[in-house]
Amino acid sequence: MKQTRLTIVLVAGLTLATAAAVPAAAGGGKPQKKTVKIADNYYSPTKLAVNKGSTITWKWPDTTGDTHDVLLDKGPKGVKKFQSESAGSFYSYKQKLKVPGEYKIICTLHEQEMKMTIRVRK
Ligand SMILES: [Cu+2]
Repeated sequence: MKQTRLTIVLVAGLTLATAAAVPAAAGGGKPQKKTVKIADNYYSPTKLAVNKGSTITWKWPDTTGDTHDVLLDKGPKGVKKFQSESAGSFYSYKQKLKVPGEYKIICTLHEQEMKMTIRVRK
């Protein structure tokens, strides 16, 4: 009788441990697609949090404006820097962010005021 009870407690404990481990092992959500608007002189939004593997598209306006670009100023370890062309309008630039961490983006023509941060979840 005593042995049976011990077994039940043990099994219940194991089940709990397994259930708790599943969400962590499954990791983050699905890759997303997000658009960042380019304006004079700012990105919109300036802060983004996305799942790993998401694609970010920076979209320039369809009207003539100031010239801007997109440069990865600082990214997670091992991520190569990327930079778009400089453009004023009718342009877009895409990047797939595969490595979790923080990506600091700046416009090299307005680096004091035009910046944004993207956080890629694990
Ligand atoms: Cu700019």
